[in-house]
Amino acid sequence: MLVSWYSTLFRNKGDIMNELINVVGLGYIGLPTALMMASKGLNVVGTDYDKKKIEMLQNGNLTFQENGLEELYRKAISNGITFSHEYKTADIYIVAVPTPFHKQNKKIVADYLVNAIKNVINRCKEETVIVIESTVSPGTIDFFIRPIIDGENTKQGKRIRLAHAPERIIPGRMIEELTQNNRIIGADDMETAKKIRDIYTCFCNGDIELTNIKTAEMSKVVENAYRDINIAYANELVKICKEAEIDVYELIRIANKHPRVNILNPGPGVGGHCISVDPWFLVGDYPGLANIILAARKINDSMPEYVLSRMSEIMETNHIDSINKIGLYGLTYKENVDDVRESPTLQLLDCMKKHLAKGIRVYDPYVHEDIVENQYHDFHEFIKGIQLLVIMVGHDEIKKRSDEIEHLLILDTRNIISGQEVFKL
Ligand code: SAJ
Repeated sequence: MLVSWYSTLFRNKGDIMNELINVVGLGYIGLPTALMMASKGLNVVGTDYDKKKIEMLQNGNLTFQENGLEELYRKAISNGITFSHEYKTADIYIVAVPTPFHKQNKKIVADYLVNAIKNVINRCKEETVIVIESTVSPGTIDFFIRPIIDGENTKQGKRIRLAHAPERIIPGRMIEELTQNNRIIGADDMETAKKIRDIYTCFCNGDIELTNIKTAEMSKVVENAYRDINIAYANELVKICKEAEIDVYELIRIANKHPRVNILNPGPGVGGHCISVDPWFLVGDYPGLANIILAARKINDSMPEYVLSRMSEIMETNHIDSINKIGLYGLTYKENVDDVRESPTLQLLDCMKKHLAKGIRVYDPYVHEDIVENQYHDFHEFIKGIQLLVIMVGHDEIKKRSDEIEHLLILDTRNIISGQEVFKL
């Protein structure tokens, strides 16, 4: 009788618990995923090429801040998770390494992913499943990864299976979303897809949709492009309303009373490693077809420059003669996280550099290392002597400090300060 490899390997849940899972790449996605799996009793080893990161994790320290991560870490440690600089011979690999894009042609740079897969292949055994969680442009797995796997399968007679389970969690709510979000799993065959679903079901309470790899790749990118387009719409409205002398926030509030309208919040730009990056994959791969997606990217990318123009208007009308009298509050890409990747503030500082404008002060309660010039780590030192405070990020911290900033001119790009005379976008 023909017995499928799936039913041989996974007769019951206990089998999954005995499998070794090697999570490769312990960044913003890989680390919470590894900890979550281990906290549910799965047998997990986390690997990262960054030795310092591994040492920190081995010595009881987390590498970034996130709500609930500390608690999850403790649970995972007590359940036996280990961290290693070396790849391990495991039954399942979950790969969550960065996938940046070329600044010029907007195409994906798959180098980290390719290296990770090559390292996995050197160690893995027959019937291993490699699950790619990293966001990739549609077709990346066929183009970059499949040839490596196929070559290896032929060379060594191994059978290695591929799956793609694009991550969907949002910084600030990662732990909650790991357990609650619906997931998509793309695989070449149902057996592989179901095997991965069995593993994800151990911690994910959402629906798990099974599909092919290319559709799974596309789903992730279109989700982020969808959000980018919606944010761009709000940002375009800001500019139109400024011209029309209408309060955009009032406009959005009342328009959203329509049952099928939900306009998002305008802001100083779109940052993070996802929404500001993924839509470019579609623009790069489908030039001439990805038109709304490209327009949205351009609008969102124009926002830091727009903030700069608002700053200079306010400086002029209020006779502020020096850039040293301005302070930028917030360096992270959004509120209450410590992630600064592609942040609107960094984009704004780049614009200022182009205009040779130097000397602006910067402060963020979540960023403890010096990453830009004139960065302050003490709030009172930061606001001492400034006239205009530009709120770039709506951290809860600044909301609590409203009394301490009353005497300043404020440009509130996030619409978080109320009951006070402030400038808005
Ligand atoms: N932003 C606005 N106005 C809004 C909403 C967001 O200006 O109304 C800005 C934020 O301040 C930030 C940027 O957009 O700079 C992106 O923030 P976000 O909270 O919208 O999203 P991310 O980048 O933190 O996470 C997204 C999520 N994707 C979607 O919501 C479709 C998350 O589910 C993904 O897992 C994540 O990208 C990812 O890793 O791809």
